[in-house]
Amino acid sequence: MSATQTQPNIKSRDQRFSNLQRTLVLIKPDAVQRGLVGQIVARFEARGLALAGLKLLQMDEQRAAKLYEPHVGRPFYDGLVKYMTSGPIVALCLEGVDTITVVRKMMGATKPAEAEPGTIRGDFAQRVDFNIVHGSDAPESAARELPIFFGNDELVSHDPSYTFFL
Ligand code: RTP
Ligand code: MG
Repeated sequence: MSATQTQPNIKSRDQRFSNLQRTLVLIKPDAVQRGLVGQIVARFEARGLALAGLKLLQMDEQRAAKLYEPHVGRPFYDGLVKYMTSGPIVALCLEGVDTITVVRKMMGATKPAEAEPGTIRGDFAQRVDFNIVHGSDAPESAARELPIFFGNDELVSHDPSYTFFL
């Protein structure tokens, strides 16, 4: 005899996707060098964020200057550009409900010493100048940052079957 299966109370697609957002995540050169790419991508996938774009690249100074334009003049700016251009990075465009906030929470505080265990920085990083991941901090930032890494033809919106339960 088979068990009775009941229909869970699942929200409609429109309700699930009421605040669908895209955000930029960069897996920084230290994380690529340390072989952490798979573990970091796996966390976002497990959380149910959909991959809309993914590429490996090495930034030149021009691209880094574009990305970090809001930080020009800060004491850490030169070191940041040097770090971010020092080796390959992985750029991700993640899509999902409230994705910008969700990703920032999953990343943890900028200073790894202040990042909670369970967050990416809290689990993998020790230093603010090698802090593993970047994530857009607001919808306006995501809108500014995503085109620095992805053309429209490189981004694919899709509805992974697992999002039915998210
Ligand atoms: P991110 O932009 O990388 O997602 O990091 P965030 O928003 O948490 O931090 P933000 O203030 O935007 O700083 C950008 C990156 O600059 C480096 N940083 N170094 N030495 C320092 O005091 C310092 N402060 C910031 C970090 O790599 C930080 O992620
Ligand atoms: Mg930032």
